[in-house]
Amino acid sequence: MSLVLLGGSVSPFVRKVRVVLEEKGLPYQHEQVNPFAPPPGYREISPLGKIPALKDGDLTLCDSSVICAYLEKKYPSPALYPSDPADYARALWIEEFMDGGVMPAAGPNLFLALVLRPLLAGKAEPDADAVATAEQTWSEKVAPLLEYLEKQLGDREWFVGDRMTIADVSVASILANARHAGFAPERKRFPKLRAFLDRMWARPAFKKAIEEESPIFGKRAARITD
Ligand SMILES: N[C@@H](CCC(=O)N[C@@H](CS)C(=O)NCC(=O)O)C(=O)O
Repeated sequence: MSLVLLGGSVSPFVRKVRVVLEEKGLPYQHEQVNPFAPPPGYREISPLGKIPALKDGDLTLCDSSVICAYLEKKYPSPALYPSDPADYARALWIEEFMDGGVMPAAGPNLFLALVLRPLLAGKAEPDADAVATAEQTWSEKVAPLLEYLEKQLGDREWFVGDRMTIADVSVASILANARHAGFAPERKRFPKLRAFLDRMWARPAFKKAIEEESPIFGKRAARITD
């Protein structure tokens, strides 16, 4: 098998690549790499030390956006990037909005603080302070970004055009980590975005990834009530 994905499954960026591989029906081998304790020589593949990375035969690549764009060029069907130039740019923007905007706003105080750090420290529950900070982050920093997504989605099924693109995969991948931390866009306030996420997370590629991650990382998801 020539495609080897490197990176821990619970990373939203690794999940993004996994979903693209699955949606394209590409077989791949998956090696779990912890970016904080990487195997020797990992920086030769990923100079910034981050996950994911991908090997395709002798070729090595890093960065989820680069990897997904490469997969699209090499395996164009089914297409996950629009062919119309304006739609193409819009899909890349939504991907960047998630990777460079929502992820930095949500990651450290939600998934990292409420799931990963307690897990590594062997604690069953995060501290009350961490929960309060996460709630404040969600309402003050993340919700305004979700408002933007709600408007961008509008009444459409997909963020761009009339079929699934990298924009949809990015939104659902990054917000799956918020879900693991016990947060999802509230149904009353973000009805379109939440219905979209329900549809995306029910797709076989997402369902498989989330079900694999949930026993260890997703226990707080049960706190999502609306
Ligand atoms: N822009 C990169 C971001 C990758 C990234 O930040 N990965 C995190 C894990 S979710 C990581 O490897 N962090 C380790 C570090 O920053 O040293 C991508 O899309 O792949």
